[in-house]
Amino acid sequence: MAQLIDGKVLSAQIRAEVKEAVSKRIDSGKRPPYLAVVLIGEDPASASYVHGKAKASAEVGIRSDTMTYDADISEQEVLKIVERLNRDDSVDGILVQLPLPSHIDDRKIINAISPAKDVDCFHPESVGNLVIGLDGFQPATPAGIIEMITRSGIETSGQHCVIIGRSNIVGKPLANLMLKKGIDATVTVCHSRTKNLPEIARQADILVAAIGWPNFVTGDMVKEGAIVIDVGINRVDDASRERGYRLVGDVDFGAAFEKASYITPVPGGVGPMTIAVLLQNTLMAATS
Ligand code: BQF
Repeated sequence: MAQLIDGKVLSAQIRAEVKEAVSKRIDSGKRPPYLAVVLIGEDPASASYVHGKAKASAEVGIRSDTMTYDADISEQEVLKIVERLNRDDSVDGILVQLPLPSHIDDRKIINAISPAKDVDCFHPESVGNLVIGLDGFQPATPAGIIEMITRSGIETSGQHCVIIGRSNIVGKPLANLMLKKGIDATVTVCHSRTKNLPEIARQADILVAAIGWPNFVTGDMVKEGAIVIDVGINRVDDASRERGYRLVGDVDFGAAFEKASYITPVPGGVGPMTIAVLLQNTLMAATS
């Protein structure tokens, strides 16, 4: 039987720390940190994420502005918006909500964001600093996972961390954070072409599921006593819910719960931690 790692509780701790630091900053006569959010199109999930980010910002005293544009805005227009925000000294952090409509190249937009304002830590310069192990912005979901583990008093040094999923947003940056001095895990990254994936997963002391496939991780893939981190946010139809769907992770929670020592829920697990790290990054953007 596992112990639950509560992302709502741990993210509230981080948000309280950010709120305290913002309040000290304002007491010292400085303006509040300012996050500019760019939302393109009407994807309901994206709109809901952006809403959550704005609300969490307001609660800790970070000023934020969500700028919304029609899905048919041109790539050139988006680049102009980013460049204007880069030049605006009142803007500390710039967040362009992903995914973008298919006629806009994500990479072109991300590369246009000033690294000094790159609170998502997606710019190649930010990613390079992460890989080298330099201080700077932290990728929100991976850093949120590290915070969950370390704030729960879980030892990472020498532990075998198996990450399922090789995305630029979760799998790859998380591998780098797990390898960082002070965390010191041994890391394996699995993906859709990995042979014997269940066998490798079973070797994990810390198993991270970031695939985007409900119930991909079954009970037989979890070693007895393993720590299971579920990054999945999947909408599955559920007529009994008001919205017509419910959120589930990438892990068969019931089966994994029986074998794991610690496990994260969905919702209320990694998701709220992601938002908390975004707030930390925005404060950092204003401070430096
Ligand atoms: C929770 C995201 C896929 C693609 C683009 C809290 C969030 C989610 C869940 C959230 C995500 C996922 C975000 C919960 C931001 C995480 O209570 O379980 C918060 O807002 N997220 C995003 O901005 O873009 C995504 C997932």
